[in-house]
Amino acid sequence: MRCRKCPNKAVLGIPRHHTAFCKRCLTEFVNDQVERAVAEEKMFAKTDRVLVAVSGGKDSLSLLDVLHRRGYQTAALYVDLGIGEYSRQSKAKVEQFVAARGITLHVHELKEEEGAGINDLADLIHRPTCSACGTIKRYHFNRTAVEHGYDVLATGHNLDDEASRLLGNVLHWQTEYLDKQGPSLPASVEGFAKKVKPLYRLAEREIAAYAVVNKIDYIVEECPNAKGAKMLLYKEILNRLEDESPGTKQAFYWGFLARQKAEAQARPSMAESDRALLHPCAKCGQPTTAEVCTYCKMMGRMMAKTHQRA
Ligand code: Q46
Ligand code: ZN
Repeated sequence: MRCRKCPNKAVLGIPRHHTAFCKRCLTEFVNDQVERAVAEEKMFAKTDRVLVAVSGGKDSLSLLDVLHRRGYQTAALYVDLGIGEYSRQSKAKVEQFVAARGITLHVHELKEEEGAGINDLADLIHRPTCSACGTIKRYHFNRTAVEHGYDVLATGHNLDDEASRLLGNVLHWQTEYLDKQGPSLPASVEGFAKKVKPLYRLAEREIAAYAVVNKIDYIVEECPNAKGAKMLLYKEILNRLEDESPGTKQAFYWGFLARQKAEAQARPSMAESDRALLHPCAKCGQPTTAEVCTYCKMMGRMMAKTHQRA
């Protein structure tokens, strides 16, 4: 198979674009798609300070790699969930990556700050691990971005992540989540960082190929808690559809975004009504719609349990 842009040997076929690329042209393609995402969704400019949340996996490290090489002002945030060998290895990958490039790294240690790793913490408060994890990560992503004065927080979510999340939300008619599924969420109120997903135009396998071609040393294993997760099932199903008719994922997610944009123009934005409901959490001061934010409620429950046990 030949590259469609130059005479070199192709390393990856991209059926949804009826094309195939060699190493160099694939790298160019990934860069172009990131730049298009950043420009079309008005994510950030070269003068903005961008905090990239990294897990040590291919997506977040590739995103940091692309943005750093293109001259964006980047720093990284790693939340250490305290999941044994998996966390130890992923943290080491992140540390190597940023050290080689001179990128600032913020680390948040759950075991130190929250007093337990994510598995023990979720057990203690009787919440599904991934749901507790999501709350904690979102909280610290936002908090670190705001406290250190970053203009925007970027995550490595790709087209597969967003399409499978959309499928999950639609299957359960969780319409309240749909408004938050765009690739660029503005900083709606003071204390809320702007959040962006510059990889939303790229499929997981395209980013994996980028990481391999550009010799990014990432952790290949998934988080052990991801086993059996519904999201993985949705991804598998979408991959089967994609095999049969290339472009399905893109049409599903991008089609949703186009409709959402058209609708937003026709009605007062959700951000407006959100803004009216948000105020500072009574405990930590971060924006919330309740009196105390979900994170602080979780921590409160955890403290109570620890006292009971002592
Ligand atoms: S890190 Fe956290 Fe994921 Fe691991 S515990 Fe679940 S949510 S699977 S993205
Ligand atoms: Zn709070």
